[in-house]
Amino acid sequence: MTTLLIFAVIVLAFLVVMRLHRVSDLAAALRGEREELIPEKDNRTSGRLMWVIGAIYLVFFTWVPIHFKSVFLPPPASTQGVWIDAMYHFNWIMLGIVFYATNIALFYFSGKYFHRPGKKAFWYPHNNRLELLWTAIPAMVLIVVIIYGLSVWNKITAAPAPGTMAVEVYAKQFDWTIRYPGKDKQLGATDFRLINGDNPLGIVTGNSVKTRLAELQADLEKAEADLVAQAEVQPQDQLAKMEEHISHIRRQREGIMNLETLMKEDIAVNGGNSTYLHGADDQVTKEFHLPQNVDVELLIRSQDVIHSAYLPHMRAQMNAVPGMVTRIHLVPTITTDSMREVTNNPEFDYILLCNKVCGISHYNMQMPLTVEKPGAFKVWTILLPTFENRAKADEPAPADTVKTQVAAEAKADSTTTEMKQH
Ligand SMILES: [Cu+2]
Repeated sequence: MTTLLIFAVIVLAFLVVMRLHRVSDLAAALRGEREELIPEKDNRTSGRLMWVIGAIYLVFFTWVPIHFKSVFLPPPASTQGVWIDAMYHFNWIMLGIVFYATNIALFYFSGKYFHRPGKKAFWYPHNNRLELLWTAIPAMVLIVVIIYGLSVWNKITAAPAPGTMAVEVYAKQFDWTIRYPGKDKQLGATDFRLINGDNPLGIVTGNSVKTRLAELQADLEKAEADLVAQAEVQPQDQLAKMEEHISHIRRQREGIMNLETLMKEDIAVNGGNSTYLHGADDQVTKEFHLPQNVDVELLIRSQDVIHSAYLPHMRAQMNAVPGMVTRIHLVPTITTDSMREVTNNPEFDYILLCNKVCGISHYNMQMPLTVEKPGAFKVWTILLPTFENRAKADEPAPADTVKTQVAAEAKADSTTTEMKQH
């Protein structure tokens, strides 16, 4: 209510000023003064006001980033983020120089050269050298900015070294699923036709193909039984629909049988290297962890529409496009715990956000990310159930089995590291 009153007062005050101005114009006309004859004093005041407004304007734009520094992102938490920030600051410095130089000149000269009787503006229509200068300098600055940007982009999108850890980031409306490659360190093949409640990413393994075929077989039998049972009762168009449904299931089943053949052929040709043999130990999870100071490649996929995987603290973002795999590779450098100290916020968590308006719950498509020491990360991944054992993992594992498993894995790991070091 108060706001409304204040607003009304401002509007009324504005109208009053307009009216007064009009009255003074009319009075001047009655006195026989010509409208364009503005006294020098008024022009001088306008000129000085130009300086005052210019100063307020520049002070305001300097104050804003200083005042709101606390809501800016904390320091970059990945190697790639450091490159991005350096480029970003370089761009801001360039912009700042141009902004202050042009605005100071604009307000200073507007205030200085107010109209005085008997003074005429200097007619200066053309100067080739000057035009060349103000075309060439911005062009050169832009070339520098673009080349700098491209070189950073090339560094960020360069293929990672062979053997880099791959982690899948899978988007769908409206959540994220993460897949780790498991013991064999390779992500297995996927196929959208295998997606069901039990296999959200459509991982292809002998078992998942079998399960899906059995499911479709059951669907087919049920649909066929329905058709027979309802043949006498339903009208012709309903029966046609049921028949169409049956042939749809048949086509689906055929597709998966083709996939099975393809898988068998690939295994026969490539043996143990076949991508169809790497899915069983993959670990699908709704939690996102990454190890500190380890190069990771994120393989990004989408099930439905275009999403965008955005890790603001890592300064990393990449579209998730249905039908293709996009990639980001980065080295997280600051653990979640250290970042909590840096930001002085014990609640701090890195976050994976969707940065493409992808539908009604887009705002809520997010997932926390934990960056931890490689040892802790290793223990965490060992405890994740594998794709093949996910059903068993629903039952709580006896505590000592888990402990022995972790110990065995950790031991195996330290032996391999030792071997590498020798
Ligand atoms: Cu999304």
